[in-house]
Amino acid sequence: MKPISLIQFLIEERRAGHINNELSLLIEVVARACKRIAVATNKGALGGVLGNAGSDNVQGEAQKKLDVISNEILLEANAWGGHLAACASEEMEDPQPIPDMYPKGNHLLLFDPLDGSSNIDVNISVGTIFSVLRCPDGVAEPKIEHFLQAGTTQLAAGYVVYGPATLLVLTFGHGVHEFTLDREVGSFILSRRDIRIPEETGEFAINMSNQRHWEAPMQRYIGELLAGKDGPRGKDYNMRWVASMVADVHRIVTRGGVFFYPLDAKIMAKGGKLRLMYEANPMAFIVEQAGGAATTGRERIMEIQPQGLHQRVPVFLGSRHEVEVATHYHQLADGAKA
Ligand code: FDP
Repeated sequence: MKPISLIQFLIEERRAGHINNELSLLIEVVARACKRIAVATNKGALGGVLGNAGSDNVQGEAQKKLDVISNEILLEANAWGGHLAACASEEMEDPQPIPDMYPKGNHLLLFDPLDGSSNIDVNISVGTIFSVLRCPDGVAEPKIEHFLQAGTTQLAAGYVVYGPATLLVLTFGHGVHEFTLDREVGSFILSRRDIRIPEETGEFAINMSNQRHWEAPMQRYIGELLAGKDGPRGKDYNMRWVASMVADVHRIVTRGGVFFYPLDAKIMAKGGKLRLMYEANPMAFIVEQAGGAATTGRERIMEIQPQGLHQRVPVFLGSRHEVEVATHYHQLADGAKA
């Protein structure tokens, strides 16, 4: 079969009425920016891009040089295209307006420019996550409040993994598709169409070092997985934890599995570890579109009404059956408390 490039795929999606020209251009620009980030990450030490930038982001986390570089690449690429009303990023407290010299469009773009960046210095996969929303009608200068839309309103979501291969995984709400970067040609080529996540799995991902801080239902659920064949679940489970959310989610999108970043006593006051608007929502959209499930352990992630641009939430996502069991245990525990 003749290979299909991302550009051809976007034309097909326009013809099918799934996206308009502006959204198609937006995705082309994001993909082009991610190719530049891939080049920077691939150079590693030779590009002088490893190590800390010497600054903190809005959440008080040390920024890596590549966090800053990736953020700038995405901002610069998206400013002039005419498809955006504003951008928001993990690395910036407030949304970035489109400079007056460029035309504006009707979309809002949110991104985590380099997820898993604590892995960058040790040459483990990292990634970019993005989410696209519609700018509310009549809003010329979008503010934070205009970004605070539930995940169910997302028009598009995707991530790029910078690993042994650079991959783009994308949804417009009509299935999930994967593109592999052909480095020689410089194009993303469709490598999997209509990805499905198996409903059942024997593989889970969680940072086990937080175990003693988890809530009781999480202790119960993981305790049962660890008990394996001898426990109530009656089968052995295997654990995988990359600690780059993009890489962990990509494994699930490829062969199934379940990922948890639950609440624990250390992060209770913050509401969770991962960010709703540019991590949890886009990943939830992708996982649901592939037939999986995504909750906070209590509610569907995409139905949360956001309260802040950098809001954090617990994340349970992946193979439907396991997400349902873990969520059920939390709901049972909450019911017993009430
Ligand atoms: P990072 O801080 O390195 O960017 O989104 C944040 C994230 O990585 C996820 O990619 C990853 O799953 C998680 O944090 C790992 O955090 P801990 O090591 O604190 O568990």
